[in-house]
Amino acid sequence: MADTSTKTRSKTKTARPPLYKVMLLNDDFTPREFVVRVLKAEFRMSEDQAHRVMVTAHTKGSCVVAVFTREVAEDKATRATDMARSEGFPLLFTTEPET
Ligand code: TYC
Repeated sequence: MADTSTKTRSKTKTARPPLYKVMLLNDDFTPREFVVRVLKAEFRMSEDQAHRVMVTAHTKGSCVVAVFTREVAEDKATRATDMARSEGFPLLFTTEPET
C-alpha cells in the first residue's frame, strides 16, 4: 500500500523575553547638560546621541532611551533616576512594556 503519511519536522523555538522601554521624562528644572551627562553615564551614549534624546524629551515631553529585558530596564531607570536625586534634580526615568 502506498505510504501517504506526511512527515512533520519539529523545530524547537526559544521564546524571547518581553522587552521594556526606558523612557526619559521632561521637567522644568533639571539642566540640559545634566540630562546629557546621565544618558552618557548610564546608557553609554555618545555626546551626540545623548543630546538628541535630551532635546526630544525636552520638546515632546518624553523620549524612548533604549529597550531591554524588564530587569535590566528597571535597574537602569532606577540608577539613572537615583543619579539625579543625589544631585537634587527631579529628573525621572520610567519603564513600560514595548507593545
Ligand atoms: N526641560 C529642561 C530645561 O529646560 C531640560 C530637560 C530636558 C529636562 C529633558 C529633562 O528629560 C529632560 N532645563
